[in-house]
Amino acid sequence: MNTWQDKEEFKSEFTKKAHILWEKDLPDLTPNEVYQTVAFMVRDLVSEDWIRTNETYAEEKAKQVYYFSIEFLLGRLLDSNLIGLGMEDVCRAGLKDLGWDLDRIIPEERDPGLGNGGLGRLAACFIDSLAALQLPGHGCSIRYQYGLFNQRIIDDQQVELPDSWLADGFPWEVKKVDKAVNVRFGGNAYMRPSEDGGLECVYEKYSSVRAVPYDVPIVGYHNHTVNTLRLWRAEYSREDMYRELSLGDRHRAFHYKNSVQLISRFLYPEDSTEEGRKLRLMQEYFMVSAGLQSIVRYYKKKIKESLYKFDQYIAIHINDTHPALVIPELMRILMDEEGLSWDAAWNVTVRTVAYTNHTILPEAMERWSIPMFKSLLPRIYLIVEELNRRWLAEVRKRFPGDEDKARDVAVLWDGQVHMAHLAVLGSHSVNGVAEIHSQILKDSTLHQFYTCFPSRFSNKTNGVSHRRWLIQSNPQLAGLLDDTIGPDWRLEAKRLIDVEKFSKDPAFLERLAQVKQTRKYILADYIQQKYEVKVDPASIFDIQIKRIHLYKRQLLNILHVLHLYYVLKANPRMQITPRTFLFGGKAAAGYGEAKQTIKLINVVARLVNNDRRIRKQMRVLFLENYNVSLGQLLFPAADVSEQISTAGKEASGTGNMKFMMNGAITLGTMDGANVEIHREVGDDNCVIFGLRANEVMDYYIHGGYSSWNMYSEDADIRQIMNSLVDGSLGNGESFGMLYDSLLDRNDEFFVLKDFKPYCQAQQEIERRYNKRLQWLHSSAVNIAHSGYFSSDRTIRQYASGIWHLKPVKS
Ligand code: GPV
Repeated sequence: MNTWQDKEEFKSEFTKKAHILWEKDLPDLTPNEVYQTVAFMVRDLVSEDWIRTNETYAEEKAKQVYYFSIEFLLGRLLDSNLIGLGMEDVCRAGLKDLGWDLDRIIPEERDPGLGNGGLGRLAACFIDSLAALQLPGHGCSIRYQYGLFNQRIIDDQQVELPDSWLADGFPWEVKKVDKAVNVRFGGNAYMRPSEDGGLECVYEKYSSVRAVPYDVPIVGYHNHTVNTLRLWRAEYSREDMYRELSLGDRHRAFHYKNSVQLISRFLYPEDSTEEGRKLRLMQEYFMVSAGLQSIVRYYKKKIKESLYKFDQYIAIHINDTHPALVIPELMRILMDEEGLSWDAAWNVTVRTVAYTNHTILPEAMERWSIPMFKSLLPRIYLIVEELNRRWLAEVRKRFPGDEDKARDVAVLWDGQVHMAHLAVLGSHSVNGVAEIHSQILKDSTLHQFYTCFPSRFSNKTNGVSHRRWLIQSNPQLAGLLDDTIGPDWRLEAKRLIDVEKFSKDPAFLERLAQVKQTRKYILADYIQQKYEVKVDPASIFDIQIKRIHLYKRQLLNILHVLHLYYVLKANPRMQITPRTFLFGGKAAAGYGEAKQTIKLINVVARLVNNDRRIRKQMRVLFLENYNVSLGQLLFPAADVSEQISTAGKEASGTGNMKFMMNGAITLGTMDGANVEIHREVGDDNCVIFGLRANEVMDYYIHGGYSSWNMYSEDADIRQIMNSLVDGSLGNGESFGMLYDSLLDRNDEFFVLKDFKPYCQAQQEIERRYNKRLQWLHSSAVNIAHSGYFSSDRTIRQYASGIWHLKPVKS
């Protein structure tokens, strides 16, 4: 069975399943039990296609890609799987007959918290697109027991609570005990002469960790393809445990057990900044080694071709550098276990691996201290040392005396392993995630590598799944689009361009306005229920949701809010178009400035919202625990999309695309994919402000910017800056860390420099919003052009330009 014929069949299957699972009468089921019952039913539906998809790939020996990522930020799966199977309506009708509302059951599912932000959500969109396009591609990651923390706001401040998302079970996973592999850490590795006159590696006194895979089905869209996300969990090996115990050392035995279990316990709460932590390095190698061993095992068992042809059947993609150890690990397997020579193994490795870079922030570039790396991964270190030696010899031969070049391309330098350099050297393809970002990689960050391997570099602008971010999140808009241009856009997002023909049609625009209004009511209801705060659905919904980071400049946004408050206070007769400023996002637990930014937003929110006169014109709210599910409520309700990072800093951004797809107008800098959004819709349909990336770069190189000057020359800036430290925001609150970053540290991200241009851009937004038909036209143009930002387009580019994959019908 892989469909329910009708709601009657659904109801009878449901009754059977619930009885088996809960041994209860239907009326006694809790909503969570109803959720789990339906989830298990959906898994049953999927399993046949899942098996068949795998069989087809093996039989046809189709080339497959494995997308390695330290994060997959999936979001809830029940709704997306029902939509993929085309079973949502049957399920809804069946549940209704039984007395439940599907929309109340769906929120019972916990978000799997297997990611931090954009990088992890991109990986989730990518595997969604792979399955939708019937491309043979799978995800590989870690089954963290605790996801990113749950965020609470207490006394205006972020508090981090553990996210034990697995506590009630995860119905979508299948544990595959028979597919477990061992991963080795520590010990000694050295080379010695082998019998055949060459060298061989001895690796001894290591300790072993058992890696057990948990597979999650990734369901295609109405096409019977079901790919796999394989999540690895670390377990202690009972043998090793008993051996230690039999040696009489209980202490060591328990230490071993605990240290092993730690490997897959926590997702690191980092986003674009890295703390060099040994456990993180263990996680990275654990995922890479387990994933590669299972791929090679599959290759030998099912593909049965020579390992010299590995890259004809297998592509491996690394999502940033966290999985870059696939390069030395594949070398190790090919040489130590399969007997290939160095040169043969290197050829295969480079042709197999491709790398995407997601940041140019220097502090976010992964580097590991050599002593730590060497003691944890002695065999891998020998390989890295050798590939670095060979590479630098080649560079010094090609560019004699150019030590600057050697430094810029070295894998080992200054006592550190430079992961981005390892990734570029060991891949046949390197790409950035938006045009401007890919250009910066070539011009500066990886310039020396670019001169060595120009043909390796390309751009693949990010995209988002229009299935999750439009079909699933905004059924009201999806329905209107069906009525207007027909349903083809569901299968082919480019067809959204047909909306452009209606972008001046008053009847269509009226319905578009109604959809937006409905979504604003839905969000307002949610806010009312959850926070007991009233927001006015007639006001402009202005939203900034993303991780909190100085470079993303939530500060610029909240300082403008504060400024607007002062202006309204000083001009009692002044009228503005009512506005609701919404913020959401998590700050890394150890990132002081980001946490203080959250506090500032909450303090300003109280100041504004408690003022009887001002709050009729503006409201400010920080929504706690921003995650995928909350995003699905926020993007559809937005009028204004805040994309205000310092130009040159945001590699791409993907929230910008989700807003656009839902008809919000971008208020942004010329950064990341905003540049391409601007090109798609033009000046009339987005509002661009602020320094350009080259201007920012010039200031960094030549100086010439003084935030103190901005402060002394502008009374408005002085007023808001002083309020950060003079206690006037209420309760004597002070924000010294933010004040210092803006003045003492000369405002690294040009918040004060861009402040006035941002204020003007905000006025421009208000002007445009008040020309109602024109605003709606802009909204329609944005939707029409959002098809380009579907991850289906992105994945097609990866598939043809990098992986050389073809679709396979299951
Ligand atoms: I590196 N990104 C992220 O979320 N976490 C990381 O560790 C790194 C990058 C983000 C970038 O900041 C975004 O600009 C980008 O849109 C996203 O990755 C996906 O490419």
